[in-house]
Parts: sequence; structure tokens; C-alpha cells
Amino acid sequence: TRRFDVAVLGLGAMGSAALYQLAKRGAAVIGLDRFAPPHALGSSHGETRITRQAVGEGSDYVPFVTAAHRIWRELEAETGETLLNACGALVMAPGHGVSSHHGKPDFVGRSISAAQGAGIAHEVLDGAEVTRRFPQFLNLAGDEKAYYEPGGGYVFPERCIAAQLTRAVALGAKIRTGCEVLALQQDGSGVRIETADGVILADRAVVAAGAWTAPLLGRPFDGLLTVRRQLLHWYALTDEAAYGPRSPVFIWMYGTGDTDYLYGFPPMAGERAIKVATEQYSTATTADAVERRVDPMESDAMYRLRVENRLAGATPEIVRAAACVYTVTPDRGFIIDRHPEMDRLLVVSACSGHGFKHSAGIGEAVAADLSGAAGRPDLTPFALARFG
Ligand code: PYC
Repeated sequence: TRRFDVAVLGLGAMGSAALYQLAKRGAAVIGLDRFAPPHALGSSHGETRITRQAVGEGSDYVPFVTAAHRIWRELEAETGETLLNACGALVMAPGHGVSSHHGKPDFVGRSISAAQGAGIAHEVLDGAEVTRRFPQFLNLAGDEKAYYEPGGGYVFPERCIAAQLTRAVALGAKIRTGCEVLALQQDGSGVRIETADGVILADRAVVAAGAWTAPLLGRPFDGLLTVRRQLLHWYALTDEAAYGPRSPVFIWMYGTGDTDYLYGFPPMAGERAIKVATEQYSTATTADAVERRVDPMESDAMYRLRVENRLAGATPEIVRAAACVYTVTPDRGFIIDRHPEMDRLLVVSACSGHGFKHSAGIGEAVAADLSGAAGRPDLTPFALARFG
């Protein structure tokens, strides 16, 4: 049996990036996925993901997203695909910005501090200035504080995954899709991966299985990770002209509760629909049991509670809806760490709903880490040990 340097399990956001970066470094790599990525069964579908370089979730993340923007631009040049639209990003909250987001209080203030710390071009706007510049956002409370990043925007997750897999294969990586991992063991010299199609041997493995991480690895991940069903909704617009070419992506905290908010994207060229979403942390599911169909009543409720009278021209007509999953850690940060009992496994994709923007940079960091390269990034902020 051929032995690989690294096997990457799961080829979504993090796995496709790791596979590409490992192949780029000349490693003999194989990537496995139980489906055929990019697919709509995990955490990386729905056309768009927000990106912003001043990361309110914590400045430890900034190097990842900075690298990701560079890598996406390189991949665009190599593949001719558009992967990143830097249409601007607006993060806004009332009460002079106090609201929390992704478990972090004063998310607007934290975004501003992260931008100042990393020298990221940005502006701080009040509610009146937001209304003047972006009249598509309706009925502001008046006491908003907003962080505006002109270089933020959105990425196309399915295209990013496809581009990295294509480049990985061109660089010599092997890929097996429709290949479920049944068991994973480590011995003194390597990792043995049992799949429905036979055994794969590798020196090391990257586990980027997202919501399938806990079912695959068991303890301690099954006690730490929760899978949360999240919904994406597209509503018809009466007039997409209200959203011009510099219409930003937005995270709009209109209340002080962690889920009193909506986020969204400007309409795609030629599409008379706006994509919006929110988040929930009250019910848990599993990767296999999650209800992937969205009941129209769920989209109706979203419209009534969050969209109506907030977004110019948005109507209750549902153009599309999709469900995806977050794999959430107790502090809503990431886990990027060795498995505590199998140090040949690097566990990478529990990203708590804010991972995609970092994924290309994390792939690069993972490849540097596994190759022992000098100057590799410090992954200790993402260590499992912080959970005790
Ligand atoms: O990472 O910007 C983000 C985000 C917003 C909502 C979910 N994730």
C-alpha cells in the first residue's frame, strides 16, 4: 500500500485549503471526503461568506484572514475565477456599539481595536453617517456606532473550495470523494485510516471534518463541540438599485442580545434577491440528523422579526433558503491542535460559525506547522487545553 505524507480528512473550507497548501509544499497528500465537495451538506455552502480583516472575535485571528485575502487573490490569478469581492464590510450596533457578537461584548469596539492594532484601513461611523452613505439600511435607532472596512466584503465559498482542490490535484494531490472514514488509528510510525474503500496509510493526518469531527474522533470532542443548525434566506427585492456596487456586507446588531441581529450581503449581479441570516445557539443537532429543508414558516418568521423595515426593497417573497451547520466550541473560538492521544492527528475544523474568511490562511498555517517550517504561526490560542 502506498504511504502518504499527510491524509486530509474532510475537504470543506479548512480541508481543501490544507490539501492545497500541503501539495504546494511538495508533500505527498491524499484528501478524503464522504461527499463530493464543494457540497451543500456541511458549513461551506450558500454562495457567500463575510470577510473582514479586523476580526472582532480576537486579534489572534487577524494573520489568518490577512493571509487568506492574499491567497484568494493568487488563486484568482491562477484560475481566472472571482473568489473575493471587496465591496466593504459594515459592523453596526446601537447604544454606541455595546452589543456582543460571537460571544464577544462590544464587538464594534473590538473590531476597531483590531483594525488599529493591525493597521487595517477603516472608518468609524455614527448612525447618521451610515444612513447618509448607506440608505438601504432603514430605521436606525440613531445612537449607532459602526465599523466600516472598505477592504472587507465576501468570498464565494464553493468556488474557493473548488479552486483549491483543482490546484491541489494539479500539484499532485490525490482525492477520494464518496469515501467515508470508518476508523482512525495511530501507531508508532503513522496513521492508519480505514475507509469503506480500503485502508490508507499516512505519516500524519489533518482532521477537518467539521460537524463530523465528534462522531469520528469521540472523546474529548464529543463533550466539547455542539452542532447548530443555521438558516440562510434569500428574499425578493423590489428594487436592487438600492444596493449599488459599493453596497457592503453587514453585521447589524440592532439589540444587545447576542442573537438580536442579522447579517447579509448585497445582491449578486443580475439577481433581484438579498441574502440574509442570523444565528441561533439554543438548539443542537448532529451532522447526520440535521433538518436540511427550510420550512417557509421559518423564512416568514425571519422576515417579520428581522428583515421587514430594515432593508430597503426587501419583500417577504422567499426566493431561496438553505440550512447549514456550525460546529461550535464552548468559547466560540477555533480548535487547531494535536489530538490529545494521537499526536499525529492535527484537528482543524471546529470554527464556531466564523471560519470561512480564515480558511485559506489556516490551510497555509497547517501546512507550515506540519512541515516544521521556521516562522510558522503560533497556534497556541486555538489549543484544546484551554477547555481544561
Ligand atoms: O464571520 O462575519 C462572520 C459571520 C457573521 C455571521 C456569521 N459569521
